[in-house]
Amino acid sequence: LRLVADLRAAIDGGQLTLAYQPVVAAATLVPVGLEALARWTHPTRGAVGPDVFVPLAEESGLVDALGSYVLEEACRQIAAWDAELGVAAPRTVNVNVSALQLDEHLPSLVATTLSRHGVGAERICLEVTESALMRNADQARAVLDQLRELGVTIAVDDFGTGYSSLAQLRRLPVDRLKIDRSFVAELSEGHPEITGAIVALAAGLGLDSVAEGVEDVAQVRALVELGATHLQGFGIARPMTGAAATAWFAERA
Ligand code: G
Ligand code: G
Ligand code: MN
Ligand code: NA
Repeated sequence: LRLVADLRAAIDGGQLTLAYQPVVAAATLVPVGLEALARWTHPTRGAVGPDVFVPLAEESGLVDALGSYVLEEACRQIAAWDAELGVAAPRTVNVNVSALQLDEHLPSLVATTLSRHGVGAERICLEVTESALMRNADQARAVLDQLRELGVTIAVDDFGTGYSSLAQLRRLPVDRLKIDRSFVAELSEGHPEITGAIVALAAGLGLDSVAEGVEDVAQVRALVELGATHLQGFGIARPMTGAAATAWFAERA
């Protein structure tokens, strides 16, 4: 397939970029970090989204190449922010991890990439989807235990959309639940029930709850009232280039 060859070339040639979307504390709107989102501008097709190229990478054996590229780029950017912003640098960068990356190779990849850039493990939060975790919960737990031992934190992405075993969730070493944006959108239709239940579940388990897809002030108010700990979405800030994120954090420090 042509697109697979192009994706491989883009990874090898450094043509994938990361966009960064801020995450803020809900109570104060103080920025705490960002989520890194992979972006690809294809030479003739234009923008190809990760919803297309991540599954393509998964089907064609490019997951490891893509995953190490993204981690490498995120760590390079953290080191650059530290040099430029000092204490105003973002605390954590969330890196999305494909289900297929969740194996025994991941902890050593993370450890070597962090140390190559002199970045502390506490600066990285790995986002793993609920369905990836539940697919093979025993293997997931073993891998996450090792990652946690390194000092990285773990977020469950798209929480509530997969099919989660609550019994498994309690046993998984995770730090935050990301409330899928479909539930946040329901806040605007007078339906806070699911978001409220996820926030309460997170609080009960001692986890942070990060609302995704926050688009307006009414949603911010509702989420603060429900007790969500963190907010992310176009209404807070859109995904932006690394350079724009430097300016965004410098302005708010
Ligand atoms: O940024 P956007 O809304 O287009 O992202 C679409 C989907 O792609 C989201 O589910 C997001 O988590 C995923 N995604 C974005 N960047 C990466 C990445 O670097 N690796 C993986 N595995 N998924 C990503
Ligand atoms: O699955 P994941 O949470 O990683 O998806 C992140 C994706 O959600 C990003 O590609 C980003 O572009 C998109 N996104 C971020 N904020 C918003 C928002 O407020 N509204 C909508 N519709 N999409 C958003
Ligand atoms: Mn994500
Ligand atoms: Na999500």
